Amino acid sequence: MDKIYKNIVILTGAGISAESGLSTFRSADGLWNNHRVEDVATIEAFERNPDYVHDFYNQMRPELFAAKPNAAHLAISELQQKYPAEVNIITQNVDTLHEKAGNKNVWHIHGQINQIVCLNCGNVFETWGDICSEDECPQCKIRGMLKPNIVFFGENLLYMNKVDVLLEKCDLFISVGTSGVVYPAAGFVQIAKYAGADTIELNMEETSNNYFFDRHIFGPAGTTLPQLINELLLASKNKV
Ligand code: BJW
Repeated sequence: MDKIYKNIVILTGAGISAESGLSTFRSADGLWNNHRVEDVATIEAFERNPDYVHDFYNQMRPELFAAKPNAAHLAISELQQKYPAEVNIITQNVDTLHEKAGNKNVWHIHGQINQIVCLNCGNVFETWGDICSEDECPQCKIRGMLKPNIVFFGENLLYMNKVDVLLEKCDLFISVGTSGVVYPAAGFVQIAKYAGADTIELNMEETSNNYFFDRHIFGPAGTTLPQLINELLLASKNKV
């Protein structure tokens, strides 16, 4: 890899956090194990039974609070510090492992487990504690309108204006640990490819939309991403 890139976008999914001990969504023992996705991850479910949904995310919060970043997250920090490009991370993950690893320019398009949004006034605030349907918004003081700031099926994604700009200008698009089945994120590679970017996929296995990737690297992200980043850093040193 000889090219020097100027705008790198890294799209991450649950697979990048697997080696930190967090379950992915669609594996056999996935995150929704024992729960129907329709009951915990749709806006209709939340409207129907908010406390059931709050309980699900209340139980998830301590595990994500305790989780530690792995070699893949840490390698991204190295890339951001040492490579002469703007590096943005578009993450579908609601964990905060990118931030814990010191990664910058992180865009949580599916929200964050440690944020709550008030559906009345739009206030977003942080907590690692439990929330229930009777809780009051600290800003507008209305009760019963708090929702985990997590994007459920049927809701619009966050930061999409920023994401559109990043995808249009990126010259290298790297996808790490996502099955590529959830839209619109699954379509980002196509946008980046049509905008002229080189595209690389890192995953344990073949994914459904691999048609738009120039290169596939199979294996655990904690090994493959540091290797790829070393390749990029070496190429940039050789050009200096
Ligand atoms: C490793 C590894 C290791 C393991 N190393 N790899 C266009 C076409 C069809 C449908 C739609 C469409 N546009 C919109 C839709 C509807 C819907 C959708 O996509 N449905 C599909 C399922 C068919 N999308 C939406 O509703 C989105 N909103 C939207 O589009 O708004 C506009 C709109 C509104 C209304 C109507 C129409 C349009 C919102 C999507 C929100 C997704 N939210 C969730 C979280 C739910 C809450 C929660 O419980 O946390 O986000 S769903 C879930 O999936 C979560 C994830 O971020 C997301 C993606 O999963 P991810 O990260 O890819 O995980 P996995 O488990 O699937 O894959 C892990 C991968 O890692 C695997 O490939 C492993 O091999 C790999 N791996 N270990 C490297 N060590």
